[in-house]
Amino acid sequence: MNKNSKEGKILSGIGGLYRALTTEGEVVECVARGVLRYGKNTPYPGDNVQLSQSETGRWTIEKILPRRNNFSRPNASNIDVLAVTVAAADPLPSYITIDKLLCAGSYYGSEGIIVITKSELSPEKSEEIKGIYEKCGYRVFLTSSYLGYGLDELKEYLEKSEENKTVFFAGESGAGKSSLINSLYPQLKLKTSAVSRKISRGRHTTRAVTLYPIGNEIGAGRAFLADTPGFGMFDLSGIDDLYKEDVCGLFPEFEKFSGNCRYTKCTHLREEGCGVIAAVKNGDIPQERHESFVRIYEEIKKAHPYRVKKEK
Ligand SMILES: Nc1nc2c(ncn2[C@@H]2O[C@H](COP(=O)(O)OP(=O)(O)OP(=O)(O)O)[C@@H](O)[C@H]2O)c(=O)[nH]1
Ligand SMILES: [Mg+2]
Ligand SMILES: [Zn+2]
Repeated sequence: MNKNSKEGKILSGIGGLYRALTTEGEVVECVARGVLRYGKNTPYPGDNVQLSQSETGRWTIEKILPRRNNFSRPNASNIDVLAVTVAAADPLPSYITIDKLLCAGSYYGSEGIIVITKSELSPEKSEEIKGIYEKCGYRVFLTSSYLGYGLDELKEYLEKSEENKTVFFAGESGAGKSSLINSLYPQLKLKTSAVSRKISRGRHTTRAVTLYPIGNEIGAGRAFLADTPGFGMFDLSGIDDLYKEDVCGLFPEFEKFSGNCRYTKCTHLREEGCGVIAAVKNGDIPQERHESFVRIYEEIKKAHPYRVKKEK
């Protein structure tokens, strides 16, 4: 590698102008070279890239290094942990939203965790959410930015990582993602605002995915937190190669029971002799999770009515 060539990680990109953190710890502004300006080839936050500097000092993204995964809408790459952020109240928590996000994360090969925010607004709802997801094997963090509650535990989890892991905070607009990141790292001073009534028209406080490097050390042991714009509703049928037959595999707690199904091709929707449904009835699988499963399955089926997954 010559002197004017460096590796870096894209922190943000707006209107074709990117910010990248070089492996030496410097933040540089850069643009993508011509072939990287269109379609799926454009750099996303989280991309590891090869940068070069011209004689006049301008930085260019020459190459996107292989991606571990790539989330779309909002776009981001190389997501290791998907932190599904859900407020105990205001906005009202929605299990289908949580479960769709967890499914998307699992589909892309990220670890899913649950971060409950604003817990002081409804301790009961917080415990309900915690109970459901812990039962399914997810790590759950119960927090309140207002009370400073649960922050140490989350911070320890975020900073304990041995690799450069990227943690993507996703959730509805107003869930308190930016507030939470601010409470964890006050020096970041992210913009936050009261839950907007105009959300349906796309008014979000956070406008673009931005990665923030955390931890003092440059290099090993550092993690990146991604603050992201919230969304209204989220549609898994937009993932082109997600088949309805795959959905069950995105619900990790089903696996232990699907072996008990009478039919090998059981869809776990309503068949008699279904081990998953029996586990729901026994209280071993939360009812809410099965309801989400059915909804997601039906949504994908409706979007792709004639598509059948081929047996391998
Ligand atoms: N009661 C309570 N309110 C909170 C808490 N944390 C954040 N809020 C409020 O929730 C509102 C939304 O917070 P943001 O951090 O902007 O939410 P966001 O998820 O980043 O929203 P988008 O950027 O639009 O996706 C603000 O009015 C915050 O003051 C909390 O712990 N308790
Ligand atoms: Mg925000
Ligand atoms: Zn079944």
